[in-house]
Amino acid sequence: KKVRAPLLKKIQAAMSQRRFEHVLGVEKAALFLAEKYGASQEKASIAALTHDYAKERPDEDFKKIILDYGYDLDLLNWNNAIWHGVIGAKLVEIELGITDESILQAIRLHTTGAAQMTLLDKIIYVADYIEPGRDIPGIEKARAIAKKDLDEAVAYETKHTLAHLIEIHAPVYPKTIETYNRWVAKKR
Ligand code: DGI
Ligand code: FE
Ligand code: FE
Ligand code: FE
Repeated sequence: KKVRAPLLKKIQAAMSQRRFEHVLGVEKAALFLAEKYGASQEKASIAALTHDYAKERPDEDFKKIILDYGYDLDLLNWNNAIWHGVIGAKLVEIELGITDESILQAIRLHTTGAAQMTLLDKIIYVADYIEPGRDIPGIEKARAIAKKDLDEAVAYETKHTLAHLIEIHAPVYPKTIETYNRWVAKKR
C-alpha cells in the first residue's frame, strides 16, 4: 500500500532492529488473522506496524503527554509497559499522522486488552502474542487456538499474561483485570 513504505522507515528509525523484527512479525500474524476472521488487511497492517512505536521512548516523553493532554493522572503511577500502548497511541497520532480511531484504539489496548474489544483490537492483541518471533511457554498452544477461535485466543493470552504478572509480583493494571473478568472468568 502507498502509506506502508514511508511508515516503515519512521518505525524502523524509532526502535532497535530486534524490536523492528518483532513488529514485522506482528504484522505478519495480524494479516493472517485479518484474512481468517474478516477484518481490514490495511488496518491490521498499520495497527501492527505502529503498536510498539513508542516502546523505546524515555519516561519523560510519556509523562509530558499525560500532563499536556489531560490524561488521568493515575497513569503517572504506571510505567512503560502500560504507557507505550495507552499513551503511545497519541504519539502515533501526533508523529505518524495516523488518525483512524479504530487503529488508535487497537494500539491503546494492545497490552492490556479490554472488556469490550473490536475485531481489530483482538487481532492486534493476539498477533502481538503469537507472532513468529515470540518464544513464551505455551506459545504453540496459543498459535493453535488463534487459528481456530479468536475469542478463545484472547482468553488464553489474558490468563497466561495475568498468571505471569502474579508470579513475578508485578502490579496489575485495572484494565488487565477487566479483560480477565470478561474473557476468562466463568460466569456465576
Ligand atoms: O510490547 P511487547 O513486549 O511486544 O508486549 P506487550 O505490549 O503486550 O507487553 C509489554 C509488557 O507489559 C509485558 O512485559 C507484559 C506487561 N504487562 C501486560 N499487562 C500488564 C503488564 N505489566 C504490568 N505491570 N501490569 C499489567 O497489567
Ligand atoms: Fe507492546
Ligand atoms: Fe501483548
Ligand atoms: Fe509488541
